[in-house]
Amino acid sequence: FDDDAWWRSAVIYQVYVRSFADGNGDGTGDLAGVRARLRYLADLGVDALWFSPWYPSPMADGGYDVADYRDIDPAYGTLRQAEELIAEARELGLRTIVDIVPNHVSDQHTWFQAALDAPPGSPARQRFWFRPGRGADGAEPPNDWSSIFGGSAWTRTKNADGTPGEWYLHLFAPEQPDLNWTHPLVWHEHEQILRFWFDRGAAGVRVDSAGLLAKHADLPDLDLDHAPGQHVHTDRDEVHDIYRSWRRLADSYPEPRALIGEIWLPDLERLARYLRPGELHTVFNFDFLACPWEPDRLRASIEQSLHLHEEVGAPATWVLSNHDVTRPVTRYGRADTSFAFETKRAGTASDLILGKRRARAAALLMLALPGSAYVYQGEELGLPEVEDIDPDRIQDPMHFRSGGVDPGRDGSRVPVPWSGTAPPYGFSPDDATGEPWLPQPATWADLTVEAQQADPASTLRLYRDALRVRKAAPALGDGTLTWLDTPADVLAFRRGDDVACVVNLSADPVDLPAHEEVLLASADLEDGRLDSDAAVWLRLPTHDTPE
Ligand code: TEU
Repeated sequence: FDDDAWWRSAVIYQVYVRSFADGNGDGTGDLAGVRARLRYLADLGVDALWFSPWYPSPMADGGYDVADYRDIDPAYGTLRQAEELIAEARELGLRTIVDIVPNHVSDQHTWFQAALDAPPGSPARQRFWFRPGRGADGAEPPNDWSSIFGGSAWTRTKNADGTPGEWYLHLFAPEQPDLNWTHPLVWHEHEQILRFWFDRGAAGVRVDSAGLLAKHADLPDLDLDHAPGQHVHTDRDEVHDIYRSWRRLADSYPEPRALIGEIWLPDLERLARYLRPGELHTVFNFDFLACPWEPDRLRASIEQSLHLHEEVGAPATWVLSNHDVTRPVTRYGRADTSFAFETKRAGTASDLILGKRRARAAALLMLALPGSAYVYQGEELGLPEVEDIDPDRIQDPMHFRSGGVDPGRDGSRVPVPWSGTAPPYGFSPDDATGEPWLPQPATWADLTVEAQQADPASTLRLYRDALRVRKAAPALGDGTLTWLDTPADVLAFRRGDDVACVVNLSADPVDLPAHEEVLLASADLEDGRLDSDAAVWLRLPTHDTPE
């Protein structure tokens, strides 16, 4: 594939800026910290960096509440620094993906502040979803929608004289009012925002909550019997118009820009519709992420994804983790591995040993599949979920909106350990004035980048080797896959003529197919056999006549 289609096979590394590296010693990650670690990222062997929102934000949702889409949060640095970072990364071969949040803005955004100051029915309010309440004195929300973080999706405003006023819609936290995408100014504004970042060298955007933008114009109560594409706020047919227009914009650049959708849809056929020609380039494959560590389920998920993507002509993507879900080492160590999104507490030390074995095998599986893949910062270090954060330190609104029932997502957002044997593990410089914004466990000395770089058996070295082999083997990356005949509970497939990936999900060691070379293994091979919960990449003998 030509360079313009880099996104078809790219490995994209997610930088959660707040927790990646702290350059100025205030305990919060920043752009100076990222810049100082660019060499690490280039050496890791990824192709692109996706930065979670770095814009000015009151941080009611870790930056997914954006106050100004055309600047950088002062805690992270300056716009100038971001421009330099994009350019410098590119010189090291790393493209930049910017996170765009089009469904909602921060309640501190000038548009929403103007809307609050303006009377009901005014143009300033029409860019959002303001409605009078139901019931006596409008004391009930306008409809029965729930916020994804818990509670009602509506919050009541106050009139200028202090009396209760209209309600506004927020599918997430009250600090994240939803935009009205039927409004031409909303549409226009986002095209300008895309241009702003594309003009500064961004190679693409990740589109946050991309399936939620269109709402039923009447804002009726939920109706579970709706026709396809007619849900009141999720995956509505009209939302595709937005991405068709964005695709034209992205394609108008000499080096076309990639559009990556974040869309949580259990129905993969509906998901594939976003990848039709002229729409998004790729979408995150959350079906794979959420798939339990079970051979039949994994194989079915992989097959269905490949099938649907091939039909629509887009590459599949593979993702094991991000800043919203439980870390794989913790998740795969549980007896029931199907709970990707709920942190079940009390993982034991032996759970983590099992989880780590499986997470390593899952990494080799993911990186051998056709298409592009994502690595979330710390995944390459095998960081576990931090399940015992002091409730006083938790910041995730999901925790508070659930009344403290949901532990929230901060356990996957703990600052990265770089070096040394105690917090802040080099996350902040030695003369730091602030503590890391979330506490790091005292037990992470063996998980630092420094420690893992020195250990050939580390998860960091496994990721680095896998990315190097993947780059060197033309058969890996985009293309097709051929399943190999294997014993039950073993997944094995060939890529191209001569590379195979074998994952043993059975309880016993298995023999490997005939091979010329072991390219990489997630665990030591015992007498040439692949242990339970391990994966291997093999170079197969090439035949003159292909099978
Ligand atoms: O997530 C979208 C989304 O639907 C998530 O809330 C998801 O359901 C949940 O996190 C699963 O645990 C995106 C961002 O990735 C997330 O961090 C933001 O909180 C959310 O949008 C709002 O912008």
